[in-house]
Amino acid sequence: MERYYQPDIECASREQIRAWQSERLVAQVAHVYKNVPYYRNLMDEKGVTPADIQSVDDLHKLPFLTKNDLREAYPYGLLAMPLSDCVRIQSTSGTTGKRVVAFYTQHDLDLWEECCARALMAAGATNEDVVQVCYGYGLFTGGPGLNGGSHKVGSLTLPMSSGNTDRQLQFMCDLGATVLCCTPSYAAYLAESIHEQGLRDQIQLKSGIFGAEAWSEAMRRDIQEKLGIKAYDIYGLTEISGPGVAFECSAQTGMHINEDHFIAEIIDPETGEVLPDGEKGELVFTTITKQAFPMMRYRTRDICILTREKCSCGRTHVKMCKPMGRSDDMLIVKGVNVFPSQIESVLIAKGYPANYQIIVSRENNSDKLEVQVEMTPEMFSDTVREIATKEKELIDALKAMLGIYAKVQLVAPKTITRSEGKAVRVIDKRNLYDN
Ligand code: DLL
Repeated sequence: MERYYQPDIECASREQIRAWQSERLVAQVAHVYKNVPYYRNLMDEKGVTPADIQSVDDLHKLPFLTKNDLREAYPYGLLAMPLSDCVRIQSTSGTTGKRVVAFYTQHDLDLWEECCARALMAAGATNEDVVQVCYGYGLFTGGPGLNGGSHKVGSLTLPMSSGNTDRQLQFMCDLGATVLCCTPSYAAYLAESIHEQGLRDQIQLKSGIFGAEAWSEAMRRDIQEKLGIKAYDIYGLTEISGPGVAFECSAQTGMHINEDHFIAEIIDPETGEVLPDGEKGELVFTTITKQAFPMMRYRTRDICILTREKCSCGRTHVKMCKPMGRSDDMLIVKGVNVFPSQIESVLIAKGYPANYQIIVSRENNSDKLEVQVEMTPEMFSDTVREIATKEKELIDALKAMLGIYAKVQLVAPKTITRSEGKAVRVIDKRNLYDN
């Protein structure tokens, strides 16, 4: 039997959803125009006033917002409420250089947690369940979001955070966890460890909610089989709130976007033109209920398709497919957002030429990041020991920039293949996307 957290909303008629969207969009535009000078300037530059936005049909008139705007406005430039009304800050899973900070009022937290509660109930969670949350807690939205959602459902919540696999498994068995929340790569690692340690008979998991990074249908099958569970996808991004922007239902054919809070569009990433349902393009979100950190037409850079076909689960909200790639070069490695430009800036700062290659692979369900860097001819004449010291220096500098370990290999001058067109900087061997 399909379970809903808010059946009247999740299964509302399309007319009702449109009416909510129009009414809330008008209010949200008035709110940002009044309270966020940054938005006011963007709208003034485009010649749009709040009076031009009467319904969702007018959405396309608004300017886009990008990650660059967020960086430019960092930290308070997009805040739409007094700080005294805010109770929480979260941040993207990236990096020192490119961090995005998002603000929440108590009302914002409640709505976000409700979105996560919808995802949990769609995955079968009830107040009889034990929900083991092994997304990271802290600035990353994964842990706090699912934790809050689990409380709203009334499930017994195990706030494990990430890492310490032996303890995860012990608690999973001893406390009878029934719903697992973590990244798909960690789920696969846990599944493998359960097999190796012969614990399959001792676990009581029935479902898992896995997201924050791309994962293929093959990976879903593997996790489902190894753990004997149903594995559900969940999508979200810090800028829009966190996990629970969209979530999968029993149909497992895409994720319902919580359209009473977020309006989704698909655009052509080159021209910005809005594309019809069914066409592949960049996913853009407009929040319509956020108080502290509203986003108007925020370009996610995730490539995706929207469908409005009737879903067997009874929910009426639009569905997005699994993200099919990115329209920028962002990588997600070990759950952390990594931009090649950050790696390049470290190399240049340390005096290396911009001849490098980033290789991402996955071994034993764990991501590996390797950076091959060409030495200058002068460095090449150094001793093996001196070269090893230089590699260590780069490893440390990259760790400071990215927050994760990257193996560094210094290679002889002119060994990295030169490209005749765009340089191929990244080789991702993980096959994360199904397309
Ligand atoms: O990853 C929020 C989250 C936490 C989602 C836990 C799901 C579960 P960020 O760190 O801001 O937020 O990263 C957002 O991660 O733009 C996508 O590129 C990617 N992403 C998130 N969920 C999925 C998914 C969190 N289910 C960025 N499939 C997004 C593929 C995903 N990619």
